[in-house]
Amino acid sequence: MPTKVIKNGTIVTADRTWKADVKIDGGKIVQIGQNLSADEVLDATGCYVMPGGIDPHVHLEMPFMGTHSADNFESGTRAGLSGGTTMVVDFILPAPEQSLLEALAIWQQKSSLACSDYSYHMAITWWGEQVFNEMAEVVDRGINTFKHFMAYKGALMVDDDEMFSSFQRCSALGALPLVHAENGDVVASLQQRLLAEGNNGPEAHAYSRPPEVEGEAANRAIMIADMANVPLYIVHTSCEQAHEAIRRARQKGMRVYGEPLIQHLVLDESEYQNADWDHAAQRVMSPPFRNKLHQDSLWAGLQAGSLQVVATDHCSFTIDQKRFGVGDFTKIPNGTGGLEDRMPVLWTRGVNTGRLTMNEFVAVTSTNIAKILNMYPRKGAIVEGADADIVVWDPEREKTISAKAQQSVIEYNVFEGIKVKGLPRFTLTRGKVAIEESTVKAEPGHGEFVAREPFQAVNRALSRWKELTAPRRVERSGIPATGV
Ligand code: DUC
Ligand code: ZN
Ligand code: ZN
Ligand code: ZN
Repeated sequence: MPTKVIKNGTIVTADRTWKADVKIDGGKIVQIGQNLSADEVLDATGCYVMPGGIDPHVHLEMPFMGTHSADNFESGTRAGLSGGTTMVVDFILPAPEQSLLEALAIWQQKSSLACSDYSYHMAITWWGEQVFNEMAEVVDRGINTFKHFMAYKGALMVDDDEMFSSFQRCSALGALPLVHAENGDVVASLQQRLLAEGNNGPEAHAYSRPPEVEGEAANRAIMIADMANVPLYIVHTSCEQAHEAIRRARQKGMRVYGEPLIQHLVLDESEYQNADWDHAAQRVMSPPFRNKLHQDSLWAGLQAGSLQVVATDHCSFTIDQKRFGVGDFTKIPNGTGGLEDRMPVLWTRGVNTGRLTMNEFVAVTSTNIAKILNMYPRKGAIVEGADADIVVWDPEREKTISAKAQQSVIEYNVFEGIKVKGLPRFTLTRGKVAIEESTVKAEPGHGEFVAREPFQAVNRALSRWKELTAPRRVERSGIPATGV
């Protein structure tokens, strides 16, 4: 590959902003400095040169709710690159009783189409000796994060005893547990009540998953993680109740991380009141969109650092797939898109409004994620030796989001009509230009798996439970006789 230099731009990282050129050779950043030269020049005049975005939460071609999510690794990563995201982390979902390694092999097959780099989280969808044993092999293969669904009763959900066992195993292996925090029993009960009362439209989806079910589950997972002596990452934190639990835990010294989604930051529950069934059903995801107070809480968390990451949970379904739920909202496949829109929408609603600094934007879209998932500074950084996953960001480029022009294969977009200002001029994946303004040069198969090492012991939770795990028996002389 010829050498490249990105010239005349301003580098923006999570901790500083300065003017310099960036030279790339063999997919890596090899030099940062003034007046650099190379075989090819990319002009970044007027632009910010930032670490490419990392989306830590996507579901590409995922078997779910009787169907498969519509975007695969090709269209999904192409969508990501178009919006400045140069890496995704997808969830491997073993079927009940299926070997984790067998599921991994299926995901490796699917991800051979990826246009950008990717990594995996392994979901713990059932529990047994085999899972316990295979978790070690999964970590050896470069997957150090395990996801637990506290909802989707009768399908993906794990019980508290299974979660506690798995969290302890994560602690022993130096792995980080993730949770989808919603009380699945309460959700199932509310769903049945709503259906029995004749509430079968998409608005009932939101009624069946109020913030309380998320707050309760987040608290429960935090306490269980603390007892298992392991840090915890709570995916799609959508409400004040869950955020409050995370703040409280962090204040006590626990390593608990929270991940708001761009959808929850920008879209609210009024979408479900739309008179058009399709419009409302297209916005059905779990957790559902919330009200403005919850949105303010999430923005405040990103500003204060109590929430660290912005993701998408990209899990797209076509109009026809969404219509599986006509007459029964519990059958609407849960999920929305967002991979292409996360960075431009967060920049527009966060940086352009003054809610986030540019450096905070880089932190929550890339650097914090790379650190939490243990792939920093290979990813998430502009430093010599890092992968050249870079977005050259033009703060003056504008567009109105429209499904007509998107990379995702679905026919609609939940951000339709939102005007964004701030878009990639170039997106580079390991030194290759994948996007040049609206020209897409992304190549299926270019993406590579990013292996992630287990965490150091220092990254463990600060639980006091340890003091109780080796109970001392009390020696007694007077033991009453039995059967009296
Ligand atoms: N929520 C969704 O909306 N889709 C995928 C899985 C999930 O938890
Ligand atoms: Zn299938
Ligand atoms: Zn989830
Ligand atoms: Zn998800």
